[in-house]
Amino acid sequence: MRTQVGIVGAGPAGLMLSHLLHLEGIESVVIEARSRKYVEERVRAGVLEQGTVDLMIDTGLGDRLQREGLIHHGIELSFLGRRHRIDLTELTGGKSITIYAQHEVIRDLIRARIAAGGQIIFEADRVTVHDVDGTSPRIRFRSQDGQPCELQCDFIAGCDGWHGICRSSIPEGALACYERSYPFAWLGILAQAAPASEELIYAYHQRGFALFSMRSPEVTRLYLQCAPEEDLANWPDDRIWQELRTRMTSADGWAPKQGEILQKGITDMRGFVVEPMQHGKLFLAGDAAHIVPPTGAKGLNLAIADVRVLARALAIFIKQGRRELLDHYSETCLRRAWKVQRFSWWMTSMLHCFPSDSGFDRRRQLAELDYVTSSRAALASLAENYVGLPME
Ligand code: RFL
Ligand code: PHB
Repeated sequence: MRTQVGIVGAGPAGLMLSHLLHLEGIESVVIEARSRKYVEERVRAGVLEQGTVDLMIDTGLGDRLQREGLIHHGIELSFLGRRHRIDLTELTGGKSITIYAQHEVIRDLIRARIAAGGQIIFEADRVTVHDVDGTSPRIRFRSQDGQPCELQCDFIAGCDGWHGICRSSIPEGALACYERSYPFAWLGILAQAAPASEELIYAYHQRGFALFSMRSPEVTRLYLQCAPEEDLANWPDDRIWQELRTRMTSADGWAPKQGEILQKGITDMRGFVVEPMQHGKLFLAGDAAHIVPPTGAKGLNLAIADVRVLARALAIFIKQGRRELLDHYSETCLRRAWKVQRFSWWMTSMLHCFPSDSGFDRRRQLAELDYVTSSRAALASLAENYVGLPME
């Protein structure tokens, strides 16, 4: 088998890259370890930045998004029992965010790729990449029926997420890794309950952070700060609801509505960046190159921003022979990745309880929350980052 761009991973980065390359007339094949059903049902992100929404609409993926996505013009920060609204649209000159689950983005992308004759190989086993700094890069894998396969490519895109194999196939010494782990995790649930608020609520509480979000007019998404490596068995439904009510109920009596819990999961909190994001003909994109804690709702959006840069750089090289954009791929993406890392770190630090916190730290956090909800300059900075910094 041969293709122009071999893509490892059918997450948002890999699928969107394949879609954008197709629109440029460039062939690609996506190799994915999991089944189509698994990737189409995996519960993850829910907030799309304005730039991600615009890209989906401009590239023909906007149908369902425009019908079913929930456009939000603000978010709320809650502390000391009071909720403070941040008017994102007013503060950013008209921008908004859209609530649309990551697995819906995945479904739209898979459908579009298949309708256009694109090739996605699901359930590939023992995936390895070879000769990325030589003349004939290759991806080897076992197909669903156990057959050994080889895909020869001009370029390889490592879009295989945090646990993928592409990053670790780059020789040690060629990469520098920067990492911060946070001393807590998030317990997330999906509940069959109409959202009790029209907008997301980020809550600071002395017992820990809580987040109210949603997926649809019938489904609420909620998160609680918990201990790292927490065992879900310690969190029966009653305890989850009680803790959510304690951390989120505001002085005016607002609390999330309760409903059947449809799904529960624990998410680690980590910041990670690898530099550079390219080695020879292998280009890393999305979570394969960087992870942010989910507090800023940025991971998926950053993955999409990477592949937008990569698709354009590959197209200009392949069609015009100009390599400046490709040579600067890593530099271009890292500028955004570090700004997003900074914002995610800042939101996380402001809103969570750290085991090492003293009374001083808690008062400083409350002062920060007070400042950020009362200073127009601080509000504008939060809003500008939250809806998404301009694309390069
Ligand atoms: P993905 O989505 O992990 O996709 C990688 C794909 O590669 C496959 N794979 C392999 N395939 C072949 N061979 C191998 N050896 C392979 N190893 C792995 C995997 O099966 C998978 O299909 O990475 P990508 O495309 O870079 O996308 C990144 C996003 O998924 C991630 O950043 C977001 O989900 C993060 N995130 C959020 N991002 C947002 O922008 N907004 C949010 O509101 C938001 N909330 C969240 C989040 C992530 C969360 N979790 C569970 C980590 C909330 C949570 C709880
Ligand atoms: C979500 O709805 O899953 C969500 C929303 C906001 C975040 C993280 C996750 O910051």
